[in-house]
Amino acid sequence: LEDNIVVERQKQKIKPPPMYQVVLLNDDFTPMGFVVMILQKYFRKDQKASIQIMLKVHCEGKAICGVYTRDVAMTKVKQVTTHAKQAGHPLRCVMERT
Ligand code: NFA
Repeated sequence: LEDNIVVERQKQKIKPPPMYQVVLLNDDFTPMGFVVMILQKYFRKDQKASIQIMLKVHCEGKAICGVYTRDVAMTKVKQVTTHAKQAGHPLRCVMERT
């Protein structure tokens, strides 16, 4: 009976955190190789997956790079935006609630 009460309390209390998609947007200027490097460095994608995601952004205008909790997603967006700006590329990275 007490076990059941604990389980019921957990059912109410334990809910998954909101998740956010981190999305890369296409532009006409950022080199493809730079985007592939960004996907490997910040989103831990291998060579094949990085190229696939880069090509999806290039062809369709955007693609999801990963899905994270709010703080992690915000950090990825900031890291990518800062790195691109430092390199002189207009690459945009944004987050969207799932
Ligand atoms: N469209 C860019 C080009 O032709 C490549 C690119 C891919 C840019 C993905 C941004 C995101 N050089």
